Formats: sequence, structure tokens, C-alpha cells
Amino acid sequence: IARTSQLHASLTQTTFIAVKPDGVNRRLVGKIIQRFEEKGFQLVAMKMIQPPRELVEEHYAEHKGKGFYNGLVDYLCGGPVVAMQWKGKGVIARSRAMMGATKDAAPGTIRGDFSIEVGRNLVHGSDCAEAAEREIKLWFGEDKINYEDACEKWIYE
Ligand code: IDP
Repeated sequence: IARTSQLHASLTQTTFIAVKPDGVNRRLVGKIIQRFEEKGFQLVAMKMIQPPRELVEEHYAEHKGKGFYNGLVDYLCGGPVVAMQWKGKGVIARSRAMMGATKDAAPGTIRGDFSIEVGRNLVHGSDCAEAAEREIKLWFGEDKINYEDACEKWIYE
């Protein structure tokens, strides 16, 4: 019998996080995953994918027409991406804070600690609930594994 989650469902979100090709090629996948694990978030889906151009164009549709758009699509299509779904309380905003700002990310954040250029900034994370839903559907469809979080009572009060 599945144990009833202690967390109120509305507090538990799932977000889409991706390690971009520079993160994979610079061997930073483990470090990036480790930050989210150590925070207490739960990994519920992960795959490595060489994304087709149409997928990346769709993913970044909001930036179409901007000066950096073509370079951005080339960058994401330029190597493998590690696509993930992470679950937890406030994970959408909290993982964005852990990634760091788009421009001049602060030290202590993933981007702030490991990257210099906005166009080589290692990670993507959904910026709101609607984006998370859209991006999860786009990259994973229904694919994720819902499993009991054995640490939950030590992470949440
Ligand atoms: P975010 O990834 O922090 O949410 P967005 O503004 O959604 O930032 O931009 C998407 C991605 O486009 C960024 O992560 C970065 O890789 C790239 N990007 C944004 N602005 C620039 C720019 O001015 N030059 C080059 N690349 C950019």
C-alpha cells in the first residue's frame, strides 16, 4: 500500500532541468546533479539526448527573432543534453535560484561558479509552472517515475 505523502500536493512541484552541451563536455554533469540532490530535491526522470533542431526551436520558441536565437539553437544542438525532471517543494523557483541569473550569475550558483558567458551557461531550468509543464511534455511526454521518497520526513517538517 502506497504511503500517503506528508506533503500537501500543491506544495510539491516538478520542474524541467537540463544540463546543456557545454556542461556535458566540461564533465560537470555529476556536480550539477549533486547540487540538486544535496538540496533535497528528488530526481524523477533523466535521459541523455542529442536534441533534434525542431525540439530546441520549440523549446526556445519565445526567443525566436532575437539576435542570439540562431546561436542559441546551434549551442543546444551542438552536443548531448542531459534532460531531467526534479520534484520537491518550491522546486521551480528554488532551482532557478540555485542555477543563478541569466546575466552575471552570483558566485555560489551553478552558473556563477562554473560559467562566464551567457551563451555558455551550462544549465536550463523552467521559469514558472506553465513553462515546467510545457517543457516536461516537450522533452519527456509522460515519462517519469513516481517513487516513494524515503528521505521525505527528514527533508520536510
Ligand atoms: P534563462 O535560461 O536564464 O531562463 P532566458 O532569457 O530564457 O534565460 O534565455 C534562454 C537562454 O538563451 C539562456 O540560458 C542563454 O543560454 C541564452 N541567452 C539569453 N540571452 C542571451 C544573450 O544575450 N546572448 C547569448 N545567449 C543568450
